[in-house]
Amino acid sequence: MLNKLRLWKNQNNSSILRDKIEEIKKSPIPEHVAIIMDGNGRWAKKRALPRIAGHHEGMKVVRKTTMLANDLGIKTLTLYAFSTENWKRPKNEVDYIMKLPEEFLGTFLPELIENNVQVKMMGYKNQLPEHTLRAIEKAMKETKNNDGLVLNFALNYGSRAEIVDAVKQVLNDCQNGKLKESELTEQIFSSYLMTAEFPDPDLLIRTSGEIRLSNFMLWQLAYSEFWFTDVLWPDFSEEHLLEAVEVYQKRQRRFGGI
Ligand code: V0D
Repeated sequence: MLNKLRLWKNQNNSSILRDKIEEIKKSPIPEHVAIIMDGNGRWAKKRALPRIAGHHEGMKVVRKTTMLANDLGIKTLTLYAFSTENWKRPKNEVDYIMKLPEEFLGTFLPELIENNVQVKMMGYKNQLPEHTLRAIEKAMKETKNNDGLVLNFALNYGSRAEIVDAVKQVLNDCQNGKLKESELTEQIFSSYLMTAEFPDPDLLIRTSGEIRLSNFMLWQLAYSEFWFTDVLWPDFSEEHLLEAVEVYQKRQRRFGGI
């Protein structure tokens, strides 16, 4: 409750949002929500700003989205922050993006701790700059005993590479006798993926009008509900997340009945 007051104060539409949140919380909330945060560059271009301005604005939206997800009782929020393909972007843009975790955590880590959020990361750590990894690992360490929302950043993540690596580990475990081929099930295979500790996402959100997965959680999204919007990530607001969850709840009601 306190959290909510802090969240919504200074907003003239706060009571409307608060009422809406309470209404939505009466129906089942998706446990795991995954978001492809697309459209930062386009947002900047529309304003004749450099692309990095869009990424910076997008970072602020990560904070708002995290706080609302926590308030709604979502258990895991996975955010696609950087793909294995994103290295192809101009060097200055990549360099800037790699500073965002430090800036984000430098500003918001105390707030995340206060709100019992656990920070996690999935992706290939080796290629990340040391300064980026250091900031994230510090945040993971300082929040590891929290038991509220898991804020999972997909960073230098690619789903096909993740699956191929899982297959290699399975083969390795078969060779060294830890696993028998006949024992391999979908569930066991899942435990070799980077998402081993999380349930599959119930809801996938993608912003910016692209209707594709772009190598994101291909295995894990097999049964998820998808919600796409033309809204660019920096323009994504509390109302949009609430709408996505409402749509999810309506679909659940339709397919849940006999
Ligand atoms: C840029 C929109 C927060 C997507 C959001 C390095 C593109 C802003 C983080 C972050 C990025 C990551 C880990 C962490 C804390 C914060 C972030 C990247 C990009 C890729 F522990 N925003 N953000 N990371 N953008």
